[in-house]
Amino acid sequence: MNTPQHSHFAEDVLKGLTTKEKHVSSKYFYDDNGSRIFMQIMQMPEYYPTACEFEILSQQSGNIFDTINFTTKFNIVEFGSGDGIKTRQLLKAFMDKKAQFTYIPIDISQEANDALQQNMKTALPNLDIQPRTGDYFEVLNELSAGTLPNLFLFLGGNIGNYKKDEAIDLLERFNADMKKGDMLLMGMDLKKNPRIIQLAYDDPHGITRSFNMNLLQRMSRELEADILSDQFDFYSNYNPKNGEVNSYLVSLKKQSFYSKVLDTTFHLEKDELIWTELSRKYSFEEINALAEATGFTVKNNFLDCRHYYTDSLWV
Ligand code: AVI
Repeated sequence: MNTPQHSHFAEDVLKGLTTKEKHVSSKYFYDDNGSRIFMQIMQMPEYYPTACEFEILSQQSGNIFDTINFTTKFNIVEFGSGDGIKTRQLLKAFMDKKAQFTYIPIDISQEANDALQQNMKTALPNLDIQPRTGDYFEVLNELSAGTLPNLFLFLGGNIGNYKKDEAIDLLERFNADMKKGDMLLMGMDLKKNPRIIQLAYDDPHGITRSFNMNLLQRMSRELEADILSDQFDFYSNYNPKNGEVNSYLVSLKKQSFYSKVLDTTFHLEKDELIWTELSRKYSFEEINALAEATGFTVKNNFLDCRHYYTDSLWV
């Protein structure tokens, strides 16, 4: 008998919704609609990380360049570059300093890379940009074999979306593929007044709610599932003790739905949770410990004026 070939999404939903603690990863938030909703999140006043990182890169990139102190030509390699508006601030400041570099954004989507290249070329016509489409580590491996020093960018606080062991694993892999002298600039959200964090992840406009509910719409569409979205709620909670924001979909009644693609019926109890996202917040001690555990040293933390967020420079 032939076993059907399913997408990663289908496989992960099957696994995640048939275990005791149900889970669908936040990496599946970002279909076309989800990416649009995320843009709206980044524009909300409650979601401070974007504004903080924009401020840091607008005001301190000259300082970042002086701290990096690369004296030869180098590469700026960005993992998961998005729309590039924040990165553009850094690139512009580096160009103003007459730095000689090639900007290499890496994205799995060719379309995202094309759009980014177009935008960057319009804003910074003299920028040497060489986008790469594909897996982070394939590109990383290739670059570490070259002679030029690299500054790696992992911005936006994305590291906070990885579980602790996964974050360690990812950073160890980065480290293994970096050569002596290469540096990593990583956006990390800091622990702060819990109300500020809570509001950023449970906003009064309901945008973060739609961001999570979109997962149900994606499942309905791509897995051909008869999910009734209005039978679910969204719940998000920040725990200042462990620095974790955890987000969930909540089943409002005992219910079942059937996916044609997976040929499976899924069952949910009333009030049962589907965990969707972890968003970790860090103290400086935790940042140092994470760097140390993965073979790095923290060279400097570049903070916004409210000290909500850091772009942490690691060697
Ligand atoms: C992409 N990532 C860093 C965002 C975060 O803050 O964890 C995703 C997000 N989830 C809800 N709001 C924003």
